Amino acid sequence: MLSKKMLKALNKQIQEELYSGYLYLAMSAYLSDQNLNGFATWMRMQAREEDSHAMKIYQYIIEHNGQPLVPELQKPPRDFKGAADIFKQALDHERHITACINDLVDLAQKEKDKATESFLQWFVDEQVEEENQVVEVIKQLNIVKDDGPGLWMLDQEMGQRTFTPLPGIENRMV
Ligand code: OFO
Repeated sequence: MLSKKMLKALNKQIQEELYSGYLYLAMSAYLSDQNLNGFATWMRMQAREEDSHAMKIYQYIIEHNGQPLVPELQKPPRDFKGAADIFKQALDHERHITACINDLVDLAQKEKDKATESFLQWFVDEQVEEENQVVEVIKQLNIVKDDGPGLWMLDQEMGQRTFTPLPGIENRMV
């Protein structure tokens, strides 16, 4: 059984994860418009991952007899200043999400909710991976800078990313 505080905080995290997906989809739309189709695919796959993070929490709440809330989402930005700007913003955003997850763990510990603390460990580990993968892209973008052929090759590589559904988690986006 989730405490009221824990339920509210988990529902807030559903909103954070859905907004992450929304933000990355907006970034993908911009990248497509810039003909950076590989980067756009990468961001779209990231958006799908965020959606499954939200659904993972949604399902956890149901399994613990709570009611997940489907939140209102703020409108994401539509204008960016190129791929380097986008990945810098994505890293800032992931750092914000890591802080949110850490706050949730602190709350679970305060509430002595061992089940939720254990459930959140998956997100703690995921955040390390998510921040690292964005840092890697930023490093590669720093190497190619304004080199057209280099950017083209990196775009091809980024387009190879695929989405692997999380076991047992529904995904709303196709
Ligand atoms: Fe990219 O973060 Fe979800 O959890």
